[in-house]
Amino acid sequence: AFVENLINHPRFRDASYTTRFIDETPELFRFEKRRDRATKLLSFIADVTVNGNPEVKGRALPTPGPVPRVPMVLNQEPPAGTRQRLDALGPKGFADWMLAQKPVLVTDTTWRDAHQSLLATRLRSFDMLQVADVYARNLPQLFSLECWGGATFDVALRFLHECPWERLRQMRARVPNVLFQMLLRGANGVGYTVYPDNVVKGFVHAAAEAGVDLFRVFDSLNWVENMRVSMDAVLETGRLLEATVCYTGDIHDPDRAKYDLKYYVGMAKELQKAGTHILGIKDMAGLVKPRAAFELVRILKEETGLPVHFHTHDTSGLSAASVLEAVRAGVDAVDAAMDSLSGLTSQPCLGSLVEALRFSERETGLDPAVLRQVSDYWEAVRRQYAAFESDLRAGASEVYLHEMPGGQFTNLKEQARALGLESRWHEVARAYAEVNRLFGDIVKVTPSSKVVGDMALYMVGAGLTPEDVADPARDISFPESVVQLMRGDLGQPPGGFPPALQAKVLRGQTPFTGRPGEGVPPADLDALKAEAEGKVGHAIGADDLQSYLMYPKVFVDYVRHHEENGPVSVLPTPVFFYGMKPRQEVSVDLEPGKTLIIRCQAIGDVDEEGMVKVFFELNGQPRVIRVPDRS
Ligand code: 3PY
Ligand code: ZN
Repeated sequence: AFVENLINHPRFRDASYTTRFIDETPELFRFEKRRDRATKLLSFIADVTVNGNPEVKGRALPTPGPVPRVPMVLNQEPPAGTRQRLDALGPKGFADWMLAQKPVLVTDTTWRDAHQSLLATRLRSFDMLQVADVYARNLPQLFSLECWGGATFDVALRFLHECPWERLRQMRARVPNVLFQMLLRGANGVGYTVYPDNVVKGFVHAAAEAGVDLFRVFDSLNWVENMRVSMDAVLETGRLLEATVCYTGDIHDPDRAKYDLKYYVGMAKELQKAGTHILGIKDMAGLVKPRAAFELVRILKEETGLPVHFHTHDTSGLSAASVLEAVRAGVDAVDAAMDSLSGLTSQPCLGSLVEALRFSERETGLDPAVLRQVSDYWEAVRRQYAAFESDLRAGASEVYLHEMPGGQFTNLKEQARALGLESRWHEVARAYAEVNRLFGDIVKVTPSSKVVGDMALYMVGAGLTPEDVADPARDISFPESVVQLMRGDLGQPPGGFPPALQAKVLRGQTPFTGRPGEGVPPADLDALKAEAEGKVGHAIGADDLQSYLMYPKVFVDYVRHHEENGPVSVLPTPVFFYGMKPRQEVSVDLEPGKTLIIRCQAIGDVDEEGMVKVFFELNGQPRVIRVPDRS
């Protein structure tokens, strides 16, 4: 086994080892029994069956309901869609085509923002892939599928133990005809920090190669300088750039004059100069009120002549009104989520918007009956994720107070719960608003929103008022993320940070006012690849390197989990979260043409060594797996 580990080691194979190789490479001495994928999966299922999946420990159980039924496909082959149009016209021609459309173009966010905002981003590839053929064949009129980026990248690797690149590639193979859209946090990639320019650039190219057609790019402080590297990279790929203004405040509130119509027009013009094909309005918290939607869309279209794509959240309960006003003002494309994953902190209800526009000159061309079937599928799927539901039941005008992004809301609630502050949620919400004011009224979206959330939790936990925080005589140990923000690590907000608070937070450190990426040396990609390979003990591919560059530790943990438990993404969701029951049988597609029929026969009692035997049949052959009882 040692020899096998040695000769397979990447540093041995490419002869980059030194005499210290054996000392420096402890994994050479890890003699794992090589187990096949089926055995690994059986062991994983046995362990979850006996001990539970830590990801759902202590959380609500699914309520009984119908099993998800994948609708019948209506067409043998996927009809041509927006993707073929992009290929034929190129990005600039495509933008002109958008401008010429009478129908409102509709993006479905179900595969990304809807579950990020309702289910803590936990939707698994399995449930998306099941219905992907149906999207391609029954819904080719969709403008785009928002299906990647934002928090999905991190959560897929960290909690779902699946590869985001594989998800993208597999979905792409099934949906060849509708644009795939991703959310990119500019210089922050799909992470929470600034990455070297060459990493951001490489990531964009890799995403385009793996199947992303439309890149929605934003900056968490609306600082265009911080978006340029990623925008330029998108332009190089020949795919669509949708550079985005993030909306905050209220254009009609005289007390929030910093973010008035003129401000958004100014930023939009900068994005236009930077070469964007489409202009995004990213209303991540759902603060664009109906009247503002009309005025914003009208003026942005007038002043830039670009197609405008409107994204909002329904936290207030008013988002559909805002979308309809945006439509009245001539918006080109809008985001919505399939009915059963819409509303509250998610996007407005797709089916109802389609109905509202039906028989009007801007009707969408989407068939309500087809949408209902797809929504029914998601309704049944959603039950399986009951563990991740928030207890938000109703629209909340409180959003105009705290201005939390829909995608952060449930996350911050979780963090508050972990700190024992769950019963004080409304205080957290108020503190969030106070922190925003202390920070000088900034745009709050990942990662700046996380900093505001960290500080709000800190204040509530420590019983601090804004006056305490600002008081020069009072010593405060600010969270590290606040120090980084005030130092300029995420960039500059319009008007800069309030100098007094900044000085207090930084305790003599000099803030940085340049573009954060400017001071970061380019990553040495070869060295980092070798480093990653050293950590996982084998060669890694191009996708894996991109994951490592974004999330080094999370990636290495993902590989370990994968090696230990096999490709768990192929397991049906109830099995992944809850294991199997005696006499239950499932079929698992390891890959096309390789199906495992797994039957759980019985679960034994705990023996004197604290082990439990789980009796399976794998493709008809009996298999017994022993797992330690940790339940
Ligand atoms: C993200 O960056 O994940 C967001 O959803 C921002 O709204
Ligand atoms: Zn959003």
